[in-house]
Amino acid sequence: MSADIAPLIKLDLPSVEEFRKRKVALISGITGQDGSYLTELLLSKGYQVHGIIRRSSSFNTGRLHHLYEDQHERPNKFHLHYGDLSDSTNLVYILAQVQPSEIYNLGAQSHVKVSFEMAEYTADVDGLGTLRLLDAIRTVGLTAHTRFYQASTSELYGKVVETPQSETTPFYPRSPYGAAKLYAYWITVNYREAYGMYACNGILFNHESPRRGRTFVTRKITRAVADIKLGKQSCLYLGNIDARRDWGHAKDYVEGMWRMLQQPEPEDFVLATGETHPVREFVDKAFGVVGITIKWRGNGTDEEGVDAQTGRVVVKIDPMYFRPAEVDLLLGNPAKAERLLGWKRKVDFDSLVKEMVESDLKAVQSLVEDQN
Ligand code: NDP
Ligand code: GDR
Repeated sequence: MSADIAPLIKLDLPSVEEFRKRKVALISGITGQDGSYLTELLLSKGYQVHGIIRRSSSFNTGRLHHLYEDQHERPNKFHLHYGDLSDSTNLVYILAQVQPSEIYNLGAQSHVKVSFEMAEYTADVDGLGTLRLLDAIRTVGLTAHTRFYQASTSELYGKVVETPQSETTPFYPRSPYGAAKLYAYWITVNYREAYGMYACNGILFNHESPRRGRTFVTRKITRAVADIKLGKQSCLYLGNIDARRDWGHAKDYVEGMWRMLQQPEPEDFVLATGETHPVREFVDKAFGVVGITIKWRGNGTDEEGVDAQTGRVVVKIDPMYFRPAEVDLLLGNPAKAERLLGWKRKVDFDSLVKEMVESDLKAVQSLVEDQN
């Protein structure tokens, strides 16, 4: 291992091998889509899971509710700590207390469009937040003991340089979010090289699920399809429907994150499906699940999607959702992860769309019933 500073806080630690056997994970961003699936996975593997949650005036642990209820079955296995990636002292304190054998840094302002409006905040949390967590590991002397996963992203590729995009494709971010994540990517590589930390970047392409936040395009679409089908909404407004994404299921991707931290040596990996689809196709398939066929007419901002049976316009373009700079095409090559991690996505595109629409139909249906 490379030379490092003496830790500021001296913990009484067992050997690295003994330390890892404890299976204690710390997740930043545990309340998010991926955090909730990863928690389920790690608990099923016998980990003690600790999560960092932000203080919020409204309820922000909805995705973890079922795990809290299970607490009685698994005492002392699941703990939440108040914290924030903008607060170094707090991170040091949590690390000293928890002494995790694995850290998954999933916390982020993760919305690309919002990052254009909150560029400095996004840089602070997504970029410097990663540095703060890495430095907290050093501060408490866990450099050799704790393995670190960084939630890197296909947004690093941004402008198309080559396809499919792999671990060797040059980066060209197209948003403040992408630029902040670029810093986080490199600081993770740097701490691995400088201090011999076991630190990995998972360069993950878009992954979705019924737990996806409702302002991301897939979930926005599936919720609107359910609302339109059940008469709660008349039209879905979207931005660039020609953008293409490589969409997988979040459940498959958290499995890949865990595998990255179980290797003999730390490396960076792409997780992707190897397929790309335009937003427009997601719309077609999602409406298809509820028996509505979409016919497209018009061009550019005047384009609209019509219900072929009723002639009703159910999709319109609103330039409000366009981005100052767009990522037009993402298509990942997961060959390295397949080869070295034995990872492969299980859920295909059609099944993903179907699962999300059916889940939203159920949710809207139960709202309708509550109102009646
Ligand atoms: P979400 O937006 O669903 O979750 C983000 C999480 O980060 C939430 O728990 C949120 O807390 C937390 N968070 C936000 N700001 C802070 C902060 N200042 N300090 C601590 N925590 C904070 O994202 P996903 O689960 O979809 O993604 C997980 C990670 O993976 C993110 O880093 C994202 O950028 C990255 N990623 C995601 C991909 C995807 O397709 N989903 C693809 C590639 C990378 P709260 O609930 O309180 O808002
Ligand atoms: P993305 O996801 O930017 O790829 O980032 P998002 O679902 O927001 O956008 C995907 C594409 O759809 C287009 N689009 C719209 N997007 C949104 N949100 N709302 C709309 O109404 C709309 N209409 C069209 C977008 O322009 C874009 O091209 C996600 C996040 O999870 C990041 O955190 C993660 O790093 C990347 O995926 C990989």
